[in-house]
Amino acid sequence: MERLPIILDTDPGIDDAAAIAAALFAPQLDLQLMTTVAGNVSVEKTTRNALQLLHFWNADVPLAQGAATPLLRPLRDAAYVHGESGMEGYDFVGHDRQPLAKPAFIALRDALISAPQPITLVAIGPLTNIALLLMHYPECTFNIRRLVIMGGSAGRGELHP
Ligand SMILES: [Ca+2]
Repeated sequence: MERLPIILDTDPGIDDAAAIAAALFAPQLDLQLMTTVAGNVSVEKTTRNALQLLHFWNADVPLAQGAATPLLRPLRDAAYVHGESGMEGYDFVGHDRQPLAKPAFIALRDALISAPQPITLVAIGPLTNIALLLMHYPECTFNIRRLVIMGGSAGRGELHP
């Protein structure tokens, strides 16, 4: 089976932890990069949670930390839903994993321009990293196969004011 190359942009969060598991273990998918963004909780926490999850599943996927705030408004997190850490109730073991030494939108550009075939971008957090990528490197769009989004709402949905 040919595996679909994907990049996952995420803000874990317990719900995103389930999506990360699917991205790692679905035999149809080839997860090449993860990027984090502030959303459910701060980007430091979503990055820590994402690294913890990669360690927990013994997955060797590079991860880059992304935007700490939205572009046009202050951050309003959802710690009231996900708990202070974003993964409340889970205790992970220690590890020494670190994010890449470049921000997410640069890592996204590098992955896209060097990819031998177009990559599907799966964005399941706020779209700030994707916006930065497209603002700064619109030439990368040629190598985005699809943009799959779970975010935004036409009514009730992701954001409860
Ligand atoms: Ca999410």
